[in-house]
This record gives sequence, C-alpha cells and structure tokens, in this order.
Amino acid sequence: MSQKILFVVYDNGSYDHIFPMGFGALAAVLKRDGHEITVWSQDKHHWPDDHLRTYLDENKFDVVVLSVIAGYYQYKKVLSLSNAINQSKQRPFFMMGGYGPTPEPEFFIKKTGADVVCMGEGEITVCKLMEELEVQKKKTGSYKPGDWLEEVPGTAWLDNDGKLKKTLRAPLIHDLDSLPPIPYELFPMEYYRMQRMPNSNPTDFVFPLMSARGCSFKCTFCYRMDPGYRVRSPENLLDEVEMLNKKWGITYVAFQDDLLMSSVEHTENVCKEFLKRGVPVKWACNGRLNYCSEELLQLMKDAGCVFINYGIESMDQKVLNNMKKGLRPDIIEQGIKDTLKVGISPGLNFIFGNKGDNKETIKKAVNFLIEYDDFAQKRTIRPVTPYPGSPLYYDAIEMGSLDKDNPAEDFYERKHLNSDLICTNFTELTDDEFYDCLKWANTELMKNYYNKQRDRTLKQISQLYEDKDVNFRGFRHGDGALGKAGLSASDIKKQKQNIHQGNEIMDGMVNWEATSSDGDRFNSKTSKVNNSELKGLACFDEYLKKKEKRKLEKNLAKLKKAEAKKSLDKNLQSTDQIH
Ligand code: B12
Ligand code: SF4
Repeated sequence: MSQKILFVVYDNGSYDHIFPMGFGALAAVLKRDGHEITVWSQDKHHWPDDHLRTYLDENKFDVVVLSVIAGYYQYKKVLSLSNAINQSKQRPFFMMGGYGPTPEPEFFIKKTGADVVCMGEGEITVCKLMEELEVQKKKTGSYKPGDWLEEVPGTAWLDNDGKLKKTLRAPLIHDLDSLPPIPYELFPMEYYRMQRMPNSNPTDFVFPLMSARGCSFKCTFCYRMDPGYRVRSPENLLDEVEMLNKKWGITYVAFQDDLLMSSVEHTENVCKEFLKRGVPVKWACNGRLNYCSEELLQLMKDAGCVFINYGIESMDQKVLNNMKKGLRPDIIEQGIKDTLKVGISPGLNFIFGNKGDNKETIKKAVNFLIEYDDFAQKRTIRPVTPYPGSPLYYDAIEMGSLDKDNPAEDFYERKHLNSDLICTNFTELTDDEFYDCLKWANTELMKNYYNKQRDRTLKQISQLYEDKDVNFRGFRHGDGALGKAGLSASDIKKQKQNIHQGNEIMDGMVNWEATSSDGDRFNSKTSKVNNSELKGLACFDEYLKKKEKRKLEKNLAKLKKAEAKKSLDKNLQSTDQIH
C-alpha cells in the first residue's frame, strides 16, 4: 500500500536556498516503492510555522517527516514546527532524522514529541519503516510507535514507560550508483536553482550535488554521521550533471560532499569525466590542501572548477595537531598559492578557540587571510563549536563544560545560542580575552574587506566617467577584476593598486559557511564556463604528462640527495682513515 507522506522543508531564514538533498535522497527510494510524496516548502514561501498545523488539518497524510541539521536556528525551528504537527487535528505518524537528531535521539524525541528518530543514512531505514507501518496499520489500525519498530534498523523511540529503545543502524549503501534517480520535479526547482556561489554569474543556475558520502579524515570538531567514505562512479555522477544541465538549465554545480578532494584519484576521475563530456557546467567543491599540486589544480581548472572551499582552520602547527587536521602551515600556504596561480578562487575557512589557540595563533590566521584573500567571499573567523556527535562534543562533556547528565539540553538550550558566540572555551584564555581576539580579528578582516569595496567602487566611478566604460552594468552589478578566479597571489597584490570595477559581493549576504559573489555576465574568465569545450580530454593527457614529469623530478631529486649523502659519507670515511 502506498503511504501519503509530507516532507517538511523548514525555512532557513535566508536569502539563499539550497535544495534539500537529504529529502531528495529519501524521495528517490520512496517514490520507487510507490509512495506518494508532497513537499511543504516553508523555505520558499516563508509561511509562519503555524501554517503547517492548518495545512495538516486540511490535508490528510499518513506520515510527516522532518530532516534536521544541528544549529541553534534549526533547533528552534524544529521545536516550533513539531508543536504545529502535534497540535494538528489529524496528526500523522511523525518521524525525523539527519545530522541533528542522530547523535542525540532521546533528547530530540522528548523535546519534539516525534514518534521516531531515524539515525544515520536514511534510505534503507525509511523504506523498511514504511513497510512496517503498513503492517501495523493493518493489524491495529493505528500508527503508534512500539516493539514493532525492532524490525526497522536505525530507529529510536520511547516505550510505554518513556524509556529509550534503539535498533542498530542500517548497513551503509556501498554502491551509491544503485540508488534511484532523485525526483527533482517534486521540489520547487526554479527556486533552488537561484542559489548563489562564489564566482557564479547573474545568469548562472546553481545547484548542489554529491559526488560521494562521508570523509576519511577525523578532525575533532567535525561530526561524521556515518563511518567511511563511498564514491559515486564518475559516469553516474556526470549523467546527473548532464541531466541537470539539459532539464533544469543548471550551469554551476556546487558539490556538497564533505570533501570532493578526498583523494587525488577521486578528484582526477571526476575531472576526467567532466572533460570527456564537455558539459557546459562549472563547479565548486570542498578541498584538502594536502592533495593539492599545481598540475591537479590545473586539471580541476580545465575541468570547470571555479572555487575550492578549503578547511584551513589554523596556521599554527600545534593547534592543527590538536584538532587532528592532518595539515602543515607550509602545505597550506603552497596549496593556496597554487590554487590562485591556476586561477581558482580558494575559500579560506578558519576557526578559533581550539585547544592551544591564543593571541598569537589568531594573528597568524588574520595575516594569512589578508595576504591571500581574493575577495570571492566575505571572510570572518568564528569560534569552534562542539556539535553533538563530534569528538569535541565529548571533550566538552568530559571537561564539564557541557552537563554530563544532559549534554544535548545544555548545548541546544543554554550554550549554543549563536554560532558567533562561545559555546565551550577550549583555550587557556578567559572568555573576555577570547572575545577580544575575535573582535580584533573580525575588525581587521572587515576593515580590509570594506576598504577594498570602497576603493573598488571609487575606481569604478573614475573608470566609468573618465574612460567612458561601455561595459559598465550599474553599481549593483558587475564583477571587478578582483574577487574572481584567475588571479594569482601577485595578481591580487597588483590589483590592489589597480582596481577598476567592482561590487561583486552584496552587503548582508554573509551567512553559514559561504557567501556569494555577484559575478559579471560579461566576464570572459568565468562565463566561458571552462576550457573543457576547447580542449576536452587533451587536458587530462597534459595532466598525466605533468604528473609523470613531477614524479620523475621528485625521484631524481631523491636520487641526487642519496648520491650526495653517499659521497659525503665516503669523504668522511676517507678523512677518518687519514686521521
Ligand atoms: C548543505 C549543508 C548545509 C545547508 C543546508 C541546506 C539544505 N537545504 O539542506 C546550509 C548552508 C543551510 C547549512 C547550514 C549549516 N550547517 Co550544514 N551542511 C550541509 C552539508 C554540506 C550537506 C547536507 C546534505 O545535503 N547532505 C546530503 C544528504 C543526502 O544527506 P543528509 O541531509 O544528511 O540526509 C541523509 C541522512 O541524514 C538521512 N536523513 C535525513 N533526514 C532524515 C529523515 C528521516 C525520517 C530519515 C529516515 C532519514 C533522514 O537520510 C538522508 C539520505 O541518506 C553537510 C555536510 C554533508 N556533506 O552532509 C553540512 C552539515 C550538515 N552542516 C553542519 C553545520 C554545523 C551547519 C551549521 C550549523 C553551520 C553554522 N555554524 O552555521 C549551519 C546551520 C545554520 C544555522 N543557521 O543554524 C554540520 C552538522 C553537524 C551536526 N552535528 O549536525 C554538517 C554535517 C557539516 C559537518 N561535517 O560539520 N548546511
Ligand atoms: S573537517 Fe573536512 S576533512 Fe575534516 S573530517 Fe570533517 S569533512 Fe573531513
């Protein structure tokens, strides 16, 4: 039997709108199994939360689903929407899942009154849950949570005595290509494709996608809901990119994988397929600086990559070690230089407040940001947050900073009230000193940013009236020579003295991890999409040659070093004999 299911996509309270990929993934398997899905898009319509109650009163559903990530805003939203669901006259079976509730199911069930919290990857769980619901309905005519949920992997619920019961997680899906296609038509695609990203042009349609799931690194501040790392085949991935381009006009894919550059091999494979298909789509991804080489970055550039978001976090080796980042400042600096050199904008993400952070470490971060920022994004430094499920969360509990008896309550209700304020202070600084550091750092960064905008706009005015610039598109449009892929570090320095267009980033657009740049449709660098149309797979052959050359050079250098050492040893030996 088919279930009538309502997906509740909550408002993020933002100008930006990202397609809810978790719901997309669930919709794919539920549609395949014949269920009927309706999407309540509060993110698009900005309805008041109580609209959900009246909507449920007027429309009968068997199941209502919330997908939740951890954040103070999301949490409050989820409480309010849960209230609307619970007060509706024909309340459906209420389930939720995602990164937020997975590590703390009991807390979320008690706070929201949800019937079930689903933990981890959801496809297997949700399908089995629908099957068992049907059995229950036939047997009892009702949808109350109970022992029958023991048949469903990855679920948590409260028994009649209010005690938490849980099943083991569902096995992970290793063959991601086997997942059915996402039924995009169920969602307001016109709305979602208006997402903005660094180096997107006003005419681009931007859309998020995943090339893989998981991450094999273990940074202490990061919550990885499922273990391991699984990739889609490049063919399967590019089939979807092509479809999105043809059917929905997508010209820019914003990869949301934890880490697309999870290995050199995966990055190469994705690039090769982009080049092979010559699809007119540029893209952005999250990157790891230890995998960067000039030739790999050039390949990415040739394959259409215009922005790589790097988790740098700190320029201090001790702090990097403390957070198990697996990076060195010299590797970071070289990688960023190479990224700029090939003409890709790097996203420079820093956090402050990890163990070992102090006034000196924040200075290093600010200096680095000012030196290498290409202004594709507005950058600030935020305090590290011990999100539930992350190793830092358990450190905070152990330190006594989060109440050990109910850490989730302490986190969501008392400590994590804003991502820019301290939740837990892991440093030896007092909270006041900590805030002084952030205040100083963000003042410097904003001064740098707005000075740039001011200079740029003033130059733009001169350029317009003195040179009668026919390409001028109005002060709200147009992207300057700055803030775009294609600038090397020295270019940026030069451009600092020679700015002639600008205003690529709108005020008030800072949010979450990324901001957007309002590009220029006449900018040849990015509107040409990528070189793939021109060069195709020749770029990949070129890359392999360069890679081989670098390997040979490296081996040669090693050999030379070994030979030099040998001859030194020999000399030492002969001097020993003389003495
Ligand atoms: C896109 C994204 C966002 C978007 C979300 C937009 C949207 N419409 O979804 C935006 C930009 C808004 C965002 C914001 C934030 N994000 Co974010 N984000 C992501 C990202 C990169 C991708 C999420 C995604 O779509 N994944 C792909 C889909 C397929 O997976 P999924 O959503 O998890 O869904 C699967 C399962 O969770 C499960 N599932 C989900 N719901 C349900 C429901 C049921 C019933 C069932 C059965 C299963 C189920 O099944 C799905 C399929 O397997 C993840 C990292 C990642 N790679 O996942 C971080 C991530 C979720 N974000 C994170 C964080 C911390 C944030 C912020 C709090 C950051 C901040 N400090 O501001 C903010 C919150 C903003 C705020 N104001 O509070 C963390 C969450 C950590 C945690 N413990 O929750 C993550 C995991 C990154 C990380 N590793 O640290 N984010
Ligand atoms: S911060 Fe990035 S590299 Fe580190 S574990 Fe999380 S996703 Fe992986």
